[in-house]
Amino acid sequence: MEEIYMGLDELVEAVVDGDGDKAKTLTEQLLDDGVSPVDLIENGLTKGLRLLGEKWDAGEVFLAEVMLAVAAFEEAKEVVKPHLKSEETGTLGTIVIGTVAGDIHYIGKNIVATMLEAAGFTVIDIGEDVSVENFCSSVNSAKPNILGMSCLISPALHQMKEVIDELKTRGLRKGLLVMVGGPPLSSDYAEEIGADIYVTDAVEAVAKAKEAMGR
Ligand code: B12
Repeated sequence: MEEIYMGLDELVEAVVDGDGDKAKTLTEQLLDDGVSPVDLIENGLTKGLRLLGEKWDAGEVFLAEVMLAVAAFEEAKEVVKPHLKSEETGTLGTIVIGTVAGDIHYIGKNIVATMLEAAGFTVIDIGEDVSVENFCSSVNSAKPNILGMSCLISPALHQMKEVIDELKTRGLRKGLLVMVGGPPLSSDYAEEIGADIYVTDAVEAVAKAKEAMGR
């Protein structure tokens, strides 16, 4: 057991160091050792990025290091992905997910999308810097059970309310659950703008989405 935790710590380190080859090899090893794919994503890969985020905030790393870590994360995530497959593939409901206009951060959104898909949802990822118009037209055409919106930068936060208001204006809000996430949010803010579900991480996103679908 201790060895597994050490392995996860090493994986966190490999992501922070932006060492894609090491992150991939360690991920394969840990999967072979029986570590669950969800554990690998949450307590290995995502933990690495969070740690890097803290270093970035403290001015301890450069942009190039951030980009290397993101690349290492993505490479290792591809190794985990096939192991995440659920038996309920696509049957739990449909989710449209995107990052709001003015915001190009996609890592957190992608993790949430991957985990929801793995849990058995059909996920339609409409990307980042998504306009109010695109959110609304995607909801109109895909008729999802849940709309997920991500935001990492405070100046773009108001976009979430604009999407929710426009959905109401177009008669698309009824029967749709709106789930929001991202570090500048709070549960109070989510409530204030009229969102239904607020979560802080991908594991919680899966739990709450399942709960909302009565599963
Ligand atoms: C990586 C990064 C970048 C990368 C982005 C790569 C990419 N395309 O995604 C690059 C270098 C390009 C970048 C650019 C910028 N960034 Co930046 N970036 C970060 C950094 C270091 C990490 C973010 C990250 O990926 N975290 C890891 C993921 C896994 O965590 P997460 O996003 O929180 O996601 C989890 C949860 O929040 C939740 N979640 C997230 N979304 C959703 C959605 C749903 C539906 C649900 C249910 C859950 C959920 O689940 C996720 C998984 O557990 C943060 C620092 C930090 N401390 O976070 C700054 C940070 C977010 N960036 C910041 C800024 C300001 C910028 C820039 C404006 C910088 C600039 N001056 O140019 C630009 C953005 C330009 C734009 N228009 O968007 C600020 C935002 C401050 C603020 N509150 O406004 C931060 C906080 C850094 C800082 N302290 O200044 N950035």
